[in-house]
Amino acid sequence: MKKFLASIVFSLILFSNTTFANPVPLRGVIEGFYGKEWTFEERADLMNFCRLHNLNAYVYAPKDDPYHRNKWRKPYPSSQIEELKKLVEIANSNGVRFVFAISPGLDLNYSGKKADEDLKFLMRKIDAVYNIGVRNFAIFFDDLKDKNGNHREDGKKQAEFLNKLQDKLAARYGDVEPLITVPTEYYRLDMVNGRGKVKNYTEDFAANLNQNIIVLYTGEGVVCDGISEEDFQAARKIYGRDLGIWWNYPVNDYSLTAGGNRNAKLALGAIEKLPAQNVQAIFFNPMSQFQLSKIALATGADYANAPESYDAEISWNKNIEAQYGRVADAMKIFASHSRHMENNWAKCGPVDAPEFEAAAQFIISSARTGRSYNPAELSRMIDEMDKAADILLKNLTPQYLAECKPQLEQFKRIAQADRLALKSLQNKTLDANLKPLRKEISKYEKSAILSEKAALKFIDDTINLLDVKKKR
Ligand code: LOG
Repeated sequence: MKKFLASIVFSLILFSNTTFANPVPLRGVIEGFYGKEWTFEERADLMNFCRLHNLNAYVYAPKDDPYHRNKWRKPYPSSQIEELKKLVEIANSNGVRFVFAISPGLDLNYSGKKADEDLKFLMRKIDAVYNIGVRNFAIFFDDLKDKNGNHREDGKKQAEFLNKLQDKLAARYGDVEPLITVPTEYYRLDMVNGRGKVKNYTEDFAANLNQNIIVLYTGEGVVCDGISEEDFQAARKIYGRDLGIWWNYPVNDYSLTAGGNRNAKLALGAIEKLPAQNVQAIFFNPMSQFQLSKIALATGADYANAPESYDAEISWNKNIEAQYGRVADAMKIFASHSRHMENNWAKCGPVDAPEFEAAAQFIISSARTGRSYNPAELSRMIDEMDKAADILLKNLTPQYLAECKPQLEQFKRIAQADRLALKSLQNKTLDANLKPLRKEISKYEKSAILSEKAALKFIDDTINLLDVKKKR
């Protein structure tokens, strides 16, 4: 008996060791999206959020800050330096490393006199932020391809440039952390050619880069459906070193319809499908919609703090409850219809409203084949959607509402159209109001997209099935 108890205690200890898995050493948020930057207040709020969720780094890399990319040589105007200084102080007091990033790749010179000058420009820029307390720096070389998807970067020259900068920083300052970088070929499928051979650029970059410099990559693609342990292993093998991840969720800067804005779909799902081991750093690239990014970011923090025991679903529910209090149930319903990001080159995030999709598909196929079905479950879900939209429109604070009003209103329209669709199926005739409402929904898709394969699809499937005019 004693032995038996001892073995139980022993396995409990073992088990608890695996549940308290090692956190990813460097974990946080990278403000690295295109489009409207976060405000000072939002960034300050993020530092507090990071402390609460045990995230220890924030990377400042907004693509549309001209001084970060297009005009990287230019020093910040003093008013902006003042603001950055305050932010760095807030970051420090929250235990968050402020990583200052520059993306000089658009026109950086790598050789000759011009290269020396450029290194000076870069040092001048870095000195200015060092003087306001920054000790972590990043140099990014992403998105340097032309229209045809080609780039002219030389991996060896880039690596040597970074090594030189790293040495210079170490010589000038004793207390600067190793550089962080993103190569020009920053997703795995871009690092190899059609036959799986590592391309020259990546081979040269990896072979020449100082081992201390942290390399981030985005997975198999730019925005991809997770990174499996094997995918990760394959990328690490190419680089012959540990790697960090620049994770493109919940970023939605690519979510645009023709003529629309770039943030039409909100990514409100959990972080999922990331490797449990050997991740050197993880940075989540968020949405321009700051408050609404916090659902995914909080789940990302749970992942980064215990990758081996992370459960996306549990984390998602827990964090929505913590963030939304008495409107959490309504938020869960809305968010479940707005999690999956997909277009012809991107795919990431949990499937939208899988229960709705399954119930709707069953009803559509039943109606098509003349089988009987029970509409109660779908009908209940539609009512819930409608109610959730009302609750959120009424109760969210102005700050939150400003980030999702078009999507909530669209959600309500979709719920109403779903109801008309279900009614049409039961009556076996298209309700006269359904097509006009679908047109209305299309009109708003420039600024609000959600549930494309679930609640929205149910409307279209119904119209396709019952529209007699279309069939003729
Ligand atoms: C950019 C990033 C952008 C993201 C999603 C990286 C390394 N760079 O395609 O700034 O927010 O995709 O659109 C990117 O991901 N390039």
